[in-house]
Amino acid sequence: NASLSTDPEENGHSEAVSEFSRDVIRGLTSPRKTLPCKYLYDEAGSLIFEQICELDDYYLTRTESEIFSKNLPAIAEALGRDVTMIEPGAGNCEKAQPLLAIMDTPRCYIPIDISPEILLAAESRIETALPGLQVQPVIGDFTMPESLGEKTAENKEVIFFPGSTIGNFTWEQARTLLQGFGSRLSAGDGLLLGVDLVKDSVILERAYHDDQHVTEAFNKNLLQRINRELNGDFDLDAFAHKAFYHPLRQRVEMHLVSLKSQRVNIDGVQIDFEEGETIHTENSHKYTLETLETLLADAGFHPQQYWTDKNKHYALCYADF
Ligand code: AVI
Repeated sequence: NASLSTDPEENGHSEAVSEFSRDVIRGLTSPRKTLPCKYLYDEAGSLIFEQICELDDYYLTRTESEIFSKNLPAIAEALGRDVTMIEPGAGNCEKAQPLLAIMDTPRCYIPIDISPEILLAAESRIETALPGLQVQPVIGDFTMPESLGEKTAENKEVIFFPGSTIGNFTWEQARTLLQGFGSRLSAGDGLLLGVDLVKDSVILERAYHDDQHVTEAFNKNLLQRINRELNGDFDLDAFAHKAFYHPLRQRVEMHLVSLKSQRVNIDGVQIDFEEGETIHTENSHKYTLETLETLLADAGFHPQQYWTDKNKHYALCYADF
């Protein structure tokens, strides 16, 4: 194959493109059209997501960081001393750093992320700020349990999973993910988890349907990405952003609604839309302390402590394994 590069990075890239293409075609040819939410985060999407985190309407990021700053010493105490902290999907590691700085002699920090650039920049920043802490970045997809590796030392380990990322997994996926986390741990290890709580649907819907249309841009960027990377011809103006709270499923669902009957071509495949038909692009599950406890128990974790904000909009939970 003359077009196959000998550069492994380029082949990795084309593998990623064909996985993207396969997932997109599969999702858009199924009876209820869907697209996996992980594809929202290309470079453009990640930048738009950073803007979402700054929005007044999007209370999640702000509330979680308030809970951290108010309770940092108590959280550090719950984690204990001589701990190895593992952070799946760590990104720029900005949430872990203040915690590592205040913990009693943390032994090692293992951030896991698919983006090597962001991870390696964070590694050198943390090593400079916290000399003596071993940082062992892992480049990988944290939804694959093997990316967590195996425990090699006897000291306590804590998995740090903030940001309400667990909310973007269905109940079954979340249980499987947490069980995967548990496969690295032994009795007495722990999990520090950030979850968004069930609340008034007006507040929830505003967070995912902001006045400034940033979430709309985030959602529609997925169509733009398909146009860019898979030679698609989506007309972005012919789709509308829709986000609503589903009280029975206790989740905000994000969709793109076709505003007319239309045909879209992607990679030579024709996809037909009826007027009003939607592409389901994301779920964001909201928990109560009870549903959270059930999820944790199903994966072998026992909640020890919760920290919340004054409105009880968001919670951090420390659980033992
Ligand atoms: C990353 N994740 C926790 C966000 C959430 O709230 O579910 C993603 C997001 N989607 C729309 N706005 C934010």
